[in-house]
Amino acid sequence: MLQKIKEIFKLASLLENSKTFFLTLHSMPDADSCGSMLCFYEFLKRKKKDVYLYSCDRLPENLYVLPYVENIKNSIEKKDYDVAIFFECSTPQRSGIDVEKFKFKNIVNIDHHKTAQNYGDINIIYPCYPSTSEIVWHILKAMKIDITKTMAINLYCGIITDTGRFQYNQTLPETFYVAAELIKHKFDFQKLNENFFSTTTYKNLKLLGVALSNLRVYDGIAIMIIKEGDFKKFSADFSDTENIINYPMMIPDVKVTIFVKEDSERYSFTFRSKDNIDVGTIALEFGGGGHRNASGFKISKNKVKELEKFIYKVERCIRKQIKNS
Ligand SMILES: [Mn+2]
Repeated sequence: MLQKIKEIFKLASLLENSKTFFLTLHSMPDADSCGSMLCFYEFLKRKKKDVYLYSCDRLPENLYVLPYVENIKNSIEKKDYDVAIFFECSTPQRSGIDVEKFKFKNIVNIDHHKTAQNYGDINIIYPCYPSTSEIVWHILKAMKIDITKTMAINLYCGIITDTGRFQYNQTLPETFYVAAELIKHKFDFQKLNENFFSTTTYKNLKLLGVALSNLRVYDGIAIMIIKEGDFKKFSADFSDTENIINYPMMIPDVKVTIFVKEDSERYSFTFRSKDNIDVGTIALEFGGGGHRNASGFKISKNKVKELEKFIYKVERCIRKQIKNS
């Protein structure tokens, strides 16, 4: 945190000397961006500031446990503010707003992504931190702000979700320290963990059943398919398939999972891989994208004559990739 201490002091005086604030986060918001923003919201409200919270997308159901979440708006009222704070937006456009049409006297940019750009008047960007919530904790501490129980809940939710409950390898020794400080506020963290990690829907479980019942594994590659008819049967769509792809990865021998979903127009292919097997480039070859270990692409059904043959083609590319890694 010390490298940015100047930025934090600049931020403290900016917050002190400004009245109106516009806070926003990236499209398809998650608990980290949302928790960070709501924590800031509470602290600014306590300072009697005028704060507008904006999200371009509707929030996923599981974010409704976050304190003050009901204050987030999906529409924009006025367009001039003393300060705009962007949470986890690598560019301002990631928030879904057209910045050109706004009058912001100052822009603050808080993020932990490697892709973050320095577009703010104040940029507090730390790619080494596993969550923005952890950065916000350090900012507030540096500014000697008291953290309330509700602020602690917001930050805790951001930390556990972005670190996968302290499992991902970006988790720092001090992440545990920050979490320990937060849970001193005696909130029900078991309930919050259940909300984010052990809650699902009926449709999701039924689709999981379909996917697992046709799961095949050949020599390190797992394949699962959910057909259009199965989605229809449960009045479900692609958004009901969250987390299903991770199940085959629990098999120690499985190195890559291919998950195929069908709707009336397209096939969606999603990949997961272990270690240094790069499925990002495979997705790219087929016109999609993503990361090294998680990626995907979509293809129009009229470009695929026979699904099984097409899957076999994708599988062959992945086999090559496994050999080379
Ligand atoms: Mn994050």
